[in-house]
Amino acid sequence: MLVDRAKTFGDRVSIGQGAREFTYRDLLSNSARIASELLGGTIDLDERRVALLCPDGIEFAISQWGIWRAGGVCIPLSSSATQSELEYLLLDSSPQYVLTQQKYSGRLQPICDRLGVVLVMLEDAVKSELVDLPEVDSKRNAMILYTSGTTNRPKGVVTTHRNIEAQIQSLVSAWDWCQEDHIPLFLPLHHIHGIINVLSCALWCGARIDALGSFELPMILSRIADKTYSLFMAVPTIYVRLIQEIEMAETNVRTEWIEGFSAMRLMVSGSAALPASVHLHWTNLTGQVLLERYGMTEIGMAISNPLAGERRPGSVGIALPSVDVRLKSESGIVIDSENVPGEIQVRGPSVFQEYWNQSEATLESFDVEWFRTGDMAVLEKGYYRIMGRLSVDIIKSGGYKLSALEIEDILLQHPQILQCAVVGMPDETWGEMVATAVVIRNGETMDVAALRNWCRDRLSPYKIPKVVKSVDELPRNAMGKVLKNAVKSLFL
Ligand code: MLC
Ligand code: AMP
Repeated sequence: MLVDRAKTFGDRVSIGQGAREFTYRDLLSNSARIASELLGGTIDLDERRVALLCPDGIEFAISQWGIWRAGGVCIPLSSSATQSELEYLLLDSSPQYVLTQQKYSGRLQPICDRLGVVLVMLEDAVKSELVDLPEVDSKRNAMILYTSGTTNRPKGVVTTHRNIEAQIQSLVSAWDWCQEDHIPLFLPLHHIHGIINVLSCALWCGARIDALGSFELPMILSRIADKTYSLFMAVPTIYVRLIQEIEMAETNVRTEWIEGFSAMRLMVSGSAALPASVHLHWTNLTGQVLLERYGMTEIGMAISNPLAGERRPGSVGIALPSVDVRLKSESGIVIDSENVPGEIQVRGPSVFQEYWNQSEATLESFDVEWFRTGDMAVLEKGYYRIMGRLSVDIIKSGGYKLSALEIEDILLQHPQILQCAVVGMPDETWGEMVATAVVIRNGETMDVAALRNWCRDRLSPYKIPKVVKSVDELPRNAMGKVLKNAVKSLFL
């Protein structure tokens, strides 16, 4: 387990955050106190759920480990979620506790009062008296991560400690993680990209993380110029932003940044398609050949370009260690030849257990023991290339997975909106951009800025439609994909 391994790393720095440096010993002692507080006199939380809302860095790491060491299941929440989104997540996951910092208590207290959930302050928990902690079997549940999909509300993806370990080990082995690695963390810690690929892989190896809180270009670039880091993991949107920033910079600054990037031993892109043009642009600019990989909340990382060997632009590579991957055609045939597209299906120890409280959705998402990803791919000269998704209702914007249905559901609550259809429009920076066509009630007009403002209380910022088009009517007599494609054409 992560915790047992940390005992061997003692005084090595685990996380640097601003002026603070936290050793592995600090991580262990703080998480033990948090676990002691959560136990509250009991001997084991026995998989009771603890939701977690705190800054993405040291606070998150000690809290997550504290929950795990008390025998609980951690449910990371997003600080950019709206009140109604938070309430939904807490209602759906029905935790015993919400662990948070004082600064979030004003937001959480009313919801917790309504739902009868106990709010625990991290500031108090880290001062708790130490008690004996339970032995936690790796088969037990560890985490529930909420992810959007083909249902309108997000579903909770349940993983065990063993699943998480398998996800970590596969990447540690494929990408040669080691103690000397040093990585910046700027991705949000309510998704696996940040939690598993960056935070947990680093902590597994005794490596060092710089928790930067969020993606702030100037700060990141100044660290890069210092040649601080050996590894870098980001979503394609971030590489697009970096290219723009580097190209706009003056020559001397630009050279420093480029030298910093080219000094790294590995730079990875994932969570959304990295256009081949961006891949090549990055190589031309920095000399670094990005490694693109493919993954999903339900399965961890599944497919990756190799550390040594060809990293092919536009392709995601081959199955990762201990992950079985196959393609299945729409007519249900397992594809055993190249150049024939099919749905990616995945099997192995990294695959999640179930969607929380959704046995039917869980059942539907498996083809016997194979998880159906809903992503289409084709095998070409030994490498998988992602072709798109089976569902038009799933949008990937800046690496965030969004449900068109969830956004439509909210928009339809607007008093002026009679009908709407939300689609993902291709976009160079965001990959896809949320766009909506709306039919407005008779005789009324719609102010787009006012609509986006209205959305702010109801949807996380990245779910708010960036483009709104008012139409007299939506295409009729068409279902699902056909209808959505017709709507997309309205924006072209
Ligand atoms: C921010 N905005 C977004 C957005 N993020 N809009 C669409 N999609 C997004 N992802 C909005 C802001 O609200 C703001 O709106 C405007 O865009 C500009 O904001 P910003 O402050 O400049 O953006 P920033 O905060 O810098 O965020 C960009 C980003 C962030 C790329 C750093 O989106 C991000 O961290 N993405 C990573 C998400 C992630 O970790 N996904 C992994 C999922 S796991 P306005 O209206 O106020 O101007 C997974 C599995 C796997 O996918 O394989 O890894
Ligand atoms: P999430 O549910 O947020 O974990 O997002 C997982 C989804 O992100 C996958 O099902 C894919 O659609 C997409 N994805 C992840 N990595 C890649 C990639 N390298 N190329 C294309 N799509 C990707």
